[in-house]
Amino acid sequence: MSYKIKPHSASFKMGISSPAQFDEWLTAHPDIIGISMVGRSNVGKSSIINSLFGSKTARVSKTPGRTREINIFEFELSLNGKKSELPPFYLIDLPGYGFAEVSKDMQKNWDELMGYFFAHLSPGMMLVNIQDARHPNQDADKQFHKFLKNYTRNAILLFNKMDKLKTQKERAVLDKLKPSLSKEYKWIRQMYFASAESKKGLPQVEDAIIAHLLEELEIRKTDRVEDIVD
Ligand SMILES: Nc1nc2c(ncn2[C@@H]2O[C@H](COP(=O)(O)OP(=O)(O)OP(=O)(O)O)[C@@H](O)[C@H]2O)c(=O)[nH]1
Ligand SMILES: [Mg+2]
Repeated sequence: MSYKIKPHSASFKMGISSPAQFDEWLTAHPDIIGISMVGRSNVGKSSIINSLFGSKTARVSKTPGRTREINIFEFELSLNGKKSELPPFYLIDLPGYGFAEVSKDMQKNWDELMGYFFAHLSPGMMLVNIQDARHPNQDADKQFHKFLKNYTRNAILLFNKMDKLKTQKERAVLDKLKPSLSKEYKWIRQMYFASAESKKGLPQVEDAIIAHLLEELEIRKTDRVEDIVD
């Protein structure tokens, strides 16, 4: 049995810009299963989404900091190329963090919105933290992981733009960082190295996403049996 992300099945549902709006949405959608993407501005979150879910799912921008809202999509998995019986899953594109030119007000908005988001989101949502392979673990990334400490959750780390690492030396810098990063970011399950442009490394990321979705569905099933026994 082979599940895949059903190409072009992701449909945009809603853009959210305030905790109150998110609260309302969550009340109508409790216990969701899916993934959310987060990273510094311009690391290629939207590009990764388009490569995984089908082009034109998310807006790719030349100007950093374009995604300011929480963008919610629904998507499906296919089974052996056919429609699967599984329920729809959720994909959330989060506003980028650490945009250097961002005003104090915008930073405050991000803190409030994301604080609310992570505090209330279903544990069935895996976090995909995207970083730029050329500039890994920047101050903004460190700050984000510090912020995340308050909200332990299932997460993976994805280094994008690997196509831009041309020399062995550049790749070695990233390799060298791996052990210390796994120690520093304890909640990171796995690290992936990919390129939205060349699509290299993305099948592994897709497998990780699917494994997470199926695992969460299994957890729901066991919970239901326990409910009945109780
Ligand atoms: N070479 C290369 N360029 C990429 C890759 N992924 C994204 N880019 C480029 O990086 C720029 C930013 O990409 P986006 O996908 O808009 O980045 P984002 O993280 O969604 O940015 P914001 O929404 O503004 O925070 C665009 O010019 C992309 O074409 C990649 O894997 N390789
Ligand atoms: Mg974006």
